[in-house]
Amino acid sequence: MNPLVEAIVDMRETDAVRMATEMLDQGISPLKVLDACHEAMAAVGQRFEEGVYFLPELLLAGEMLSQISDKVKPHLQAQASAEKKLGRVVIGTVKGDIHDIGKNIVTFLLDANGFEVQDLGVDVPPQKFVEAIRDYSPQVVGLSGFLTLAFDAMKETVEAIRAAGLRDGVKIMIGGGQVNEKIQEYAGADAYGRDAVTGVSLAKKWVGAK
Ligand code: B12
Repeated sequence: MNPLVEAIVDMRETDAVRMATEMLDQGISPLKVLDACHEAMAAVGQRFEEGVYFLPELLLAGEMLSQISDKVKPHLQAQASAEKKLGRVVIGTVKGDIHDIGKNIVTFLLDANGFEVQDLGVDVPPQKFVEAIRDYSPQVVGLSGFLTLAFDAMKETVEAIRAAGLRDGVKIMIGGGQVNEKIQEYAGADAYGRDAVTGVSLAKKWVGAK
């Protein structure tokens, strides 16, 4: 196992943050660091499911990820171009779900790639997405969710956007832990992104950027 993955999974907070910082300082791609985090979080989630870890471990894992994300962020921004914005994205974690680490990474990466991103936060009701679309006229909407109950909230959100007559004006991408193509179909979204890099590629494609 990659030492960073091992440190996160073993709940060695100081080691994990130090290792991530060292990797970034050595010029290792910030995306590689995020990949290791993804692998570690999957293992932590697995242990939680097996009853080996409990809520305090999930909280600590979340805390480690937030700290590592904060270290990764300036490295992603360093890659950003100073050109004019490619387009606008409204993003949020859907109603009932408060997981935001994955969404925050997508937000950083969109921002770093030249998008203007309006992040609505967590536990966002469908109507708030509708209002944000009216206020910011984004080309792209991103829905994040890590709980199974988020699938219905995603569907409700897409329906609310449709009911408000705004569906044809936006492309909707969804993502988060257990989301996949089936959920995309269920929710009526345009695409599913397995990670932040895919989210950026989708958004670029939709605004006609390379
Ligand atoms: C950390 C964590 C928490 C932290 C969250 C902290 C935070 N600020 O986000 C805390 C402790 C608060 C938490 C709480 C809970 N959690 Co939790 N949590 C996790 C854990 C371990 C990691 C999630 C995470 O942050 N991963 C790291 C990121 C980086 O993940 P990632 O997938 O790589 O992210 C990428 C993609 O998903 C994608 N992406 C994400 N969003 C989007 C959006 C778009 C548009 C696109 C294109 C892409 C995209 O891009 C990201 C970056 O590349 C997961 C386990 C897991 N395997 O996911 C459980 C997990 C999600 N939690 C779970 C549960 C059950 C809970 C609780 C209900 C526990 C409880 N009993 O209270 C509560 C829920 C509270 C609520 N209402 O939301 C379950 C969900 C099970 C289910 N079937 O619904 C999981 C799967 C654990 C498990 N195996 O049982 N949790």
